[in-house]
Amino acid sequence: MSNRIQRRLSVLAGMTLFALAAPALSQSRETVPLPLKLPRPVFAGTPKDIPAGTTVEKPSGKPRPIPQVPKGTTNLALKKKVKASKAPFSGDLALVTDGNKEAQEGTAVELPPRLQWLQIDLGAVSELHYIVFWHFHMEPVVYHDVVVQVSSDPDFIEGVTTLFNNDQDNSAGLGIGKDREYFETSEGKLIAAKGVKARYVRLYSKGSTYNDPLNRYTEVEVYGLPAK
Ligand SMILES: [Ca+2]
Ligand SMILES: [Ca+2]
Repeated sequence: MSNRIQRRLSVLAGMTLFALAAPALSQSRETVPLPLKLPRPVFAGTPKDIPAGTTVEKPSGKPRPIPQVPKGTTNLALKKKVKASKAPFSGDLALVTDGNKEAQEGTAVELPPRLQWLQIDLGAVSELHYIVFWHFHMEPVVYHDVVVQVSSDPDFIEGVTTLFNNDQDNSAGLGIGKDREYFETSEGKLIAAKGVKARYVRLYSKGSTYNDPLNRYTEVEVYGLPAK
């Protein structure tokens, strides 16, 4: 074998080694349980009757398992700026990221009826792992057309990733959702973001089974790694 060929082969071998080592390095990232603190439950259990006209999943009746996340994962949404499709009907948008997720009078912002969204600016493109949100957990109500999207475009035109969509009849016009509806509880709704990189998180809803058509939010938490 000529020296030239030998050199080529050793370069190729080196590249193969590097390609094999790269995924192993990311897999060996240290993980910890998601540092999520749940609010106090104000009702016990969930209703036996599934509300008519919903796609609600039967609750498991057991506490939700706590997922593992990379070490350093934190709630990037805390105290971050929130904007919405319409001015609130009552309350302030700052309630969404103020850290208070208790089901008490005055802890939820109320957006007007029909399809509305709110959007959190994390301040920088970050690696996201889980999003947890509580619309309103005073009662086991069911919110409709819940869609969660992330993007690095504040207008959500370019590079939009949909992480959750339970609008199965596409009445919101964001695409046919494959996810199910669910009862609001103190656990909130937890959805996986699978390491997607984004700066903005947008949540849609279109009223609920509660006795008025408003869109409520008590808190939204976005767990990820702070941008370096
Ligand atoms: Ca809050
Ligand atoms: Ca729908």
